[in-house]
Amino acid sequence: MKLVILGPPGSGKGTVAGRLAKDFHLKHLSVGHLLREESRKKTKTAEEIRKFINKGDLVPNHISIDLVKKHVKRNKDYILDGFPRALEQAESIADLGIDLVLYLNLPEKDVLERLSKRRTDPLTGKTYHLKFLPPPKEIVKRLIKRKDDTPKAIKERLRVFNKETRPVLKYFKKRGMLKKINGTQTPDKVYHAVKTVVEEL
Ligand code: G5P
Ligand code: MG
Repeated sequence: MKLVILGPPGSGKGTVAGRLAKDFHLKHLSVGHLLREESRKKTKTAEEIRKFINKGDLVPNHISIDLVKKHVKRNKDYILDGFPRALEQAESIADLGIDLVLYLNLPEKDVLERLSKRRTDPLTGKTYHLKFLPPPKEIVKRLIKRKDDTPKAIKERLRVFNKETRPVLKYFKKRGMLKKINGTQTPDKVYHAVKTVVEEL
């Protein structure tokens, strides 16, 4: 099974993809996560990636496309989280045989609350929300915020989503591959809705 999950910043892509990966034995390929890992290396490309991510802009297509190509080759069943986000990226994976594109819909007014209260555990990589998905008390002190979760970068990420990624949603809708999910509910309810769709598949 080959899935794609898209949605605005903070819509729950990573949260849903993590659970799907576990339940359906898929490799979770979060392109944001892979790029953040690349950006920690001591190379010129890493420096370039950091610059784009911290501003909230898309990393140049040739970098994300090459990275995705490398990872999809190594896996048969996967969920691509946050890719493709631009039409050129969508065209680059036209021959992969994607089964379904999940679109988590979340209104802009909810995005800031989702991201300003998001915390990540650097030890396990798990993501929490101080209100919607509270972390266990004993680990609260070690949790960190993402560098691009500043109001300025969030605004830019939203702008980029509307300009670059909405046309990708249209592209998949036209091909009958898009399934829209209401992302405003509790994490369990959203996951239940997604799981039902994937089970039907
Ligand atoms: P990322 O890392 O892909 P974004 O902005 O697309 O970044 P982000 O921030 O990772 O998306 P998400 O994964 O959609 O958000 O959401 P999440 O982390 O699971 O959940 C957000 C919060 O809400 C958490 O606190 C969570 O606990 C809570 N939550 C989750 N689900 C629910 C729910 O159902 N209900 C409720 N109530 N709460 C919930 O990309 C980062 C950067 O990398 C580069 C770009 O620079 C990008 O800005 N990049 C690319 N560049 C070029 N091309 C690509 N394809 C690129 N992909 C990434
Ligand atoms: Mg994510």
